[in-house]
Amino acid sequence: MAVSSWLVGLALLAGACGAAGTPELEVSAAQAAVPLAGSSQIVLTITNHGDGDDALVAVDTDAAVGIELHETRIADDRATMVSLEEVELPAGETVRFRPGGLHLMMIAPDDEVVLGATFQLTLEFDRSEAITTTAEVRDLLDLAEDALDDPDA
Ligand SMILES: [Cu+2]
Repeated sequence: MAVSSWLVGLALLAGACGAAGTPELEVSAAQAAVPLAGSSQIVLTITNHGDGDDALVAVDTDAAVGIELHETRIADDRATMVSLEEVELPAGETVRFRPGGLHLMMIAPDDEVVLGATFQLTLEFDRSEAITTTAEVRDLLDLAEDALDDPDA
């Protein structure tokens, strides 16, 4: 009885999406490319299972000087990288960071960021509590290949 009324409550809540609801975020394990020319791209997926919107506002790590939120945009056949203030995480949606699109860019990774190493990333959000995940360092070509093999991954 208690369970079924809880389900009814959930169904009612699901109708009220957006800023009024509660975001419920799930962050995947991350993969970072072997650093190239003083930076490294990070591949990561964030799913908002909740009924309220949220936004990724910052990413921190001890393994680099900083991490920026970037998006690759194509204009006049040229790819340029744009730095973003925040990335929206709408209720019920999955946002993927990967080479060629939205990505996290680690600036000046330290000497310990080498193939096979792992380090911690902490993601900060507009509304939810911060979440820490582990990143593994992989070859950039492997990361790019995975993204191309499975455009939805
Ligand atoms: Cu970038």
